[in-house]
Amino acid sequence: MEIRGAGRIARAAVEALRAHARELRARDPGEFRKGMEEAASLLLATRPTAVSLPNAVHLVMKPLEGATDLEEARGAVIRAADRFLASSRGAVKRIGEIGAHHIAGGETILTHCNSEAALSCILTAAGQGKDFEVFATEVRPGNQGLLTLRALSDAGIPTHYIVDSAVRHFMNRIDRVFVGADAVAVNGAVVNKIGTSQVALAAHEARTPFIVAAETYKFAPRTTLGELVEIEERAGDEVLPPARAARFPGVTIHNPVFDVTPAAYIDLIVTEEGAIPPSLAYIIIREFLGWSIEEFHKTFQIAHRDQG
Ligand code: RUB
Repeated sequence: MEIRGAGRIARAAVEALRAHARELRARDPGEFRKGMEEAASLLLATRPTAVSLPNAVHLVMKPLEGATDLEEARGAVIRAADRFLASSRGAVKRIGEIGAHHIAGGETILTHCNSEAALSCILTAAGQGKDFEVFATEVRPGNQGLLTLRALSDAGIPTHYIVDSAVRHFMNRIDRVFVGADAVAVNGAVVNKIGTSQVALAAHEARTPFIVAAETYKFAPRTTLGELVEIEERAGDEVLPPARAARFPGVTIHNPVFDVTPAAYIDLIVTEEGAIPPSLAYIIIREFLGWSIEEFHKTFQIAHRDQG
């Protein structure tokens, strides 16, 4: 939780792999590959929900397949990491430019959690001189809303701060909702910070457009094979401190930190390749992630073999 947000998580993992590739001592490409795979598994185990993490690790590790020369393999991994980092930053910028078209002066926007992709849309629109207000939620229990407040306040955008449960109360004042994504499934469902699906439900009821900002590497290839995106469940003491929880014996505290918003409640997903309806998620997986169906199968088999 030191690094938050699916894009930053992916970039941090890629930076770690690049640093490891630079320093790893190995006698041959096989040993190098083994050392890199150990690092990759460690990184993959840090957060289970953000699909950007396995997608980014996959892209960086791909050049190791069939590598026959040690220094060539090292260089290829470093170059793949550099490419990912540059394209990730470029994607967030491009999403901001595309998403800003959907914000008009005089509007009121609502955002939930702290998404650099969603904020990129909001900040780009503000940078274009559009005058609008933003409602930002608190985001229990992690308080990521405070990070969003910092960004909005620094940009001088008039901002309202509300508790998560006040979303429906204010929804009729909201013209558009912008959120980010940790994962987008092949059926267009979006996995994002817990509470996002309630925000989407309230937006749907009020006929308020609900827009997701997500780089193409947030789309989950393995969902094409029926694999579900794992929802991270964190310790209950983030919800209720242990001393207070001890006063309620027999009570179980649940702390899922992400939830799933069905495609039916999503109007648009803004990617760096353009804005799409959620029903086109499969196209993004096929065309822009560059994973062949054979690769899906291979990774699927490895993941299941590793689970025993
Ligand atoms: C962060 C979160 C963000 C998405 C998208 O959760 O749910 O909305 O990751 O963010 P956490 P971004 O704080 O638990 O990581 O657009 O920055 O990738």
